[in-house]
Amino acid sequence: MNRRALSAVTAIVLIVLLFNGCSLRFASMDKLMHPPKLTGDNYQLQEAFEKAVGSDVVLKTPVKGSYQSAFVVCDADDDGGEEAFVFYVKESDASVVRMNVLDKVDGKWFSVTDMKGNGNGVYSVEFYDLNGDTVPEMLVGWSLYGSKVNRILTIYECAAWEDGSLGVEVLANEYYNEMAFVDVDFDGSSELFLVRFDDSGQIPQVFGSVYGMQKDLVSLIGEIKLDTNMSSVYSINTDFFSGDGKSMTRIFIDGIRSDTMVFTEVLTFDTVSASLMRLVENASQQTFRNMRVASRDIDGDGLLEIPMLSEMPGSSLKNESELSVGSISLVEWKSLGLSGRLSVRKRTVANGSGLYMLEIPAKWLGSVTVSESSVNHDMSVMQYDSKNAAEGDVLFVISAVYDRTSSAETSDFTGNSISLSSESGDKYVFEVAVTDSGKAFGITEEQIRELIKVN
Ligand SMILES: [Ca+2]
Ligand SMILES: [Ca+2]
Ligand SMILES: [Ca+2]
Ligand SMILES: [Ca+2]
Repeated sequence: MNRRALSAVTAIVLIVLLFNGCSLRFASMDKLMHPPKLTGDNYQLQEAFEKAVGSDVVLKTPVKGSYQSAFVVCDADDDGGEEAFVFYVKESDASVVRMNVLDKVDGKWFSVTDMKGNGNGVYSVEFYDLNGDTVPEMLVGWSLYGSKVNRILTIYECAAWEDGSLGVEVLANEYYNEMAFVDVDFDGSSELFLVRFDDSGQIPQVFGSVYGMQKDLVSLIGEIKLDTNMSSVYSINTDFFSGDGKSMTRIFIDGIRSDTMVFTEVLTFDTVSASLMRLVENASQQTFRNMRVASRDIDGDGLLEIPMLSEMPGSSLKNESELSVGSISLVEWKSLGLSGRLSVRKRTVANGSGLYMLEIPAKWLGSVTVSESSVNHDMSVMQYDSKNAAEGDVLFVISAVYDRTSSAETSDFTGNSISLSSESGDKYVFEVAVTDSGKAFGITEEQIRELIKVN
């Protein structure tokens, strides 16, 4: 039989706001609710809001997501004009967050309606078209007093009433901890994926659920029990896997087990049986790591890898007196094959500054080790004699700095700097010093640039 290599023509499905008609220009407005007053359009919005609710209010800012301002401005009914949603509590009753909805008619803001929310804080606000009618639905996550894990997600629809005025309707309320938009049946339109914790019974349970939306109806289309070792969600990422005649959207749920421990459940939606299925059995055992690292596409092939910890032989974390106070973990990034097999794609060591990872090429294993300063997190890569467990010459040193002015001490080396940007656009400058031994080993700055992965 002609065995064909898996061809993974894939694309990571980014969990981002696809609807881009909304604005973030009120990001700094929360702190400005009281004098000095804002000017122009923002001022008029603020005035209309205060006129509607009074001034004895405390604004509530979403803690996460695309809109981290108490004033969310968006064309929520897709009529070409903006609407505004303002989250606040009344000073006399801080236990319930309220949402004031304002519309702009003939260039002037006025309050249309005022609604009670479902919690005492706002966790996130997202706009996303779930039923494919091009009008975004509004999804508000409400934090619940006394529950760190469970929140309530309310799905709202904004539409014009017959008289043309703006109406806001609640379509669904669901308990959840984290959510993601995932096209589980890859028809081009995303479904809603929620992870929910249920501690109402004797044994706490965790569920992964997929909701679809047709017209105004939000319905559960698949649910699976997740590993009960999960105490909250660290992150959710998805990819699209295709190979050997099979295609699937995969959902990687990095779950927190206890303070620092993380493991990854991987799910897919089987379109034939219309049910969620688990791709890694015994995930809390198999993918457990004592480090908060999320699954990510480490090698840029469009497929996610799960990080797992192993030991970096000979590695050390050194204190100010150059004494070893611990070792450094080697992170093995494992891809998940069709059969459920996990295989190493790349190896990295994480820098204690949390800024970056350094890739360890396979051919270095056994002959190179790493030490890091616990003081300034400078990372030294050195030769290593694994037979005698002995450190050799330093090959190169990386010190990360935010800008060129605060360069680290590299006086012993002929240092040079490399500028790299993270996915979120943060700029880092790395001072890189390759020693003569490093040059003899064949190390170049260009190579180091390739090996640094900015977090
Ligand atoms: Ca509108
Ligand atoms: Ca819609
Ligand atoms: Ca879909
Ligand atoms: Ca990958």
